[in-house]
Amino acid sequence: MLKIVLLGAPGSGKGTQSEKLVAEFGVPQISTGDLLRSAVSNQTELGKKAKSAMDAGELVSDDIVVGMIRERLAEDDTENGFILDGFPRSLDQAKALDSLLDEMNRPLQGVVHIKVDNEEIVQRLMARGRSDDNEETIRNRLKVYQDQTQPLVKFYEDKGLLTAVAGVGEIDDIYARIKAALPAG
Ligand code: B4P
Repeated sequence: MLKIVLLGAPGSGKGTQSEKLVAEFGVPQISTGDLLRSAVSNQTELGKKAKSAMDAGELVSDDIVVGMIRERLAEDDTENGFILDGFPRSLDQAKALDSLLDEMNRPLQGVVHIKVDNEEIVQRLMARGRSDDNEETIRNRLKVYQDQTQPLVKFYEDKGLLTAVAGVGEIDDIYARIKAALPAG
């Protein structure tokens, strides 16, 4: 059973580390970024609404993202847990997640904050080269992170749920730190 959030700036390695957790713990990774990109490429109504925000490095509206998470958490494969990657990204999203998990009687076990400095992030994302990985959009994503997502550090600290790990170095070394930071049970 693992019910956690991976918190971190864009490019901090949330997706990379989630894949390793999925392989070891057998619980699904729920990435709002992946869900949104799939909606965009399938040209669904939701995808059409999300595209311009994503291209600009802004957050997609809470209504859309929270609705997506509600549906995804209702699927059977989340019974033994989940890794939330890229959600929540704002205080309103975090509060919505709390109510959702309360309703389902599945409290969050912990939040792992992967810390990486901005210059390293810009370098990593420029090297990845996804369509939203150009310098202007990356700088905006970092600003949005600072303004809207960073407050979640205190929010989860106050609940006693947060552990920070250094996100720079070899991927396997970071993974070992994350495993050491996982909540018991
Ligand atoms: P995401 O898909 O979440 O994009 P991200 O934060 O850039 O990805 P991630 O952090 O997982 O990247 P990773 O470190 O794995 O979001 C994209 C957009 O979707 C957002 O801008 C927003 O518009 C929208 N969105 C998503 N969720 C939302 C929400 N909840 N609310 C509103 N809008 C939302 O990888 C980065 C690169 O670093 C990779 O190339 C990887 O190989 C490399 N890397 C990883 N670890 C490394 C290491 N240790 N050393 C060197 N390189 C490393």
